Amino acid sequence: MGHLGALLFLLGSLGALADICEIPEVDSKLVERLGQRLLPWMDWLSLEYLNPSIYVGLRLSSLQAGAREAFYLHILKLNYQQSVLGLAVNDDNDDNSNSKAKPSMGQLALYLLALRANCEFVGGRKGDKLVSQLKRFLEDEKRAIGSSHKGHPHTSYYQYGLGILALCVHQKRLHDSVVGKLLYAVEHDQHLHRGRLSVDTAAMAGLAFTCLEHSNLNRNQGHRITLAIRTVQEKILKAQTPEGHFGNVYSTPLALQLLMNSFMPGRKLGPACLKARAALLASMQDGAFKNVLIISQLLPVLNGKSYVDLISPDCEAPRVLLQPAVETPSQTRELISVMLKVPSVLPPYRHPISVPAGSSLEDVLKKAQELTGFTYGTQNSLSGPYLTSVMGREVGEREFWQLLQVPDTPLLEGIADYIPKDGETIELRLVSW
Ligand code: B12
Repeated sequence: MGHLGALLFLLGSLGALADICEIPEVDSKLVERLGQRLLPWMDWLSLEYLNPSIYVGLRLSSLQAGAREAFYLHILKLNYQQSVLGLAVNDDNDDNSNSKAKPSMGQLALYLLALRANCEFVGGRKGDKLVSQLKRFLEDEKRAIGSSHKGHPHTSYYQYGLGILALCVHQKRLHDSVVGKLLYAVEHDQHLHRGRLSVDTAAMAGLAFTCLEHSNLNRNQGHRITLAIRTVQEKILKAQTPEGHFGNVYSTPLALQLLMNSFMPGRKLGPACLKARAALLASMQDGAFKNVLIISQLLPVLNGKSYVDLISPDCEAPRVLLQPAVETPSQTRELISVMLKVPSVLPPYRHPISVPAGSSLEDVLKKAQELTGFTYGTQNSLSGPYLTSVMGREVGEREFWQLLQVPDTPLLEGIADYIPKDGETIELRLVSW
């Protein structure tokens, strides 16, 4: 090849690089620091705190937790199998005594992803029950959406996508009509999330479709599936913020799982993904990633992997053993004042609350409960404590207690992770979604 040929070849390769979404490696110390945050959670072994997403995230990352990891999967199996077999019994007599232990559709799906992350296929009598249960969940949701697509899933399109993805990585076939509901939702995106696209939901749908496409499942709908992948990719790219995040900082990991290694004819993905990587790095350095669920969605990205890789995971890939972080004891801190406000109850609630600097919003709520007659309730979830009631007002169907910074900025973190600043006013607002 002459000089000109070599130059053209180089330019061609650079051009191709610009077309593909690639995430170059990031500093391994930063990645390790994220991984260390997962370790303490792997010691919480009751069903309420078990989090299959942690296991999936770790297995798709460049890190490992040694014997702890195998033990965690063992406990996941014991708990999930037991509760799902329990579910099958409860189906007949509608006995609610075990209701706390029942995993939701999305949790069951994440458990199936965890099995695949260990290179296992669900099988046997117990495995078949898990698959049937997940299929039944999806059928119920399909019915809730309805033939005219006017209804809503009981859970969310996010969990619907997760359910399809989990069955797909296990090569389990779903009826076209089940996949069709998610296709329709993407094709008419106002159905996805409060009338506008949630990047997380779109990304999860895209991951499910990508899996179906790679696995050659639901071939009759092949063309629609390919178009839907393109639609969600375009929407995610359009949702890129000036700093580089897709949607917000916490939806960027799933968005990148979808975009990574993909190629869109006529679209240069490279620069958009490099910008997102830079934004993620800045957020990592700022300590924005505290939540274990989000960390479990981010770690695969930092290792160039996505949930779609669970179609054929590489269980032999070398991974670095994580060492527990050394805790630095916190010093005595000055007091700050946070205004807590709940206008949507009668009489409206509004009180300044004094807490040590660095306290979480949950600490503020606890203090308010202790001192001012404020009351609240939470339910544990894979993302942490979810606020379900305030001043005795429980959420109804498709309602939630939204956390806002006054006047009108929804918080990007939950009550356990958000750290209010001195003088800040936090509003809890009952809204429909
Ligand atoms: C659907 C969804 C919602 C729905 C949940 C209702 C429903 N029936 O599904 C609605 C719209 C109500 C919602 C509310 C909120 N959400 Co939301 N939500 C999601 C989404 C898209 C999927 C969650 C899911 O189904 N997971 C799968 C199942 C299997 O896991 P699960 O634990 O069983 O699911 C439950 C919890 O996730 C819980 N939940 C939903 N959001 C949040 C947020 C927090 C902080 C907690 C503790 C729990 C929680 O609802 C799920 C259904 O019961 C995620 C996206 C993601 N990347 O995870 C964002 C996500 C988890 N939510 C987020 C946020 C910030 C919130 C709010 C705090 C927003 C606000 N300012 O008020 C509130 C929660 C406030 C509260 N009351 O505590 C962030 C969390 C970021 C972080 N740092 O951890 C995410 C990642 C979205 C994002 N990119 O910003 N959410």
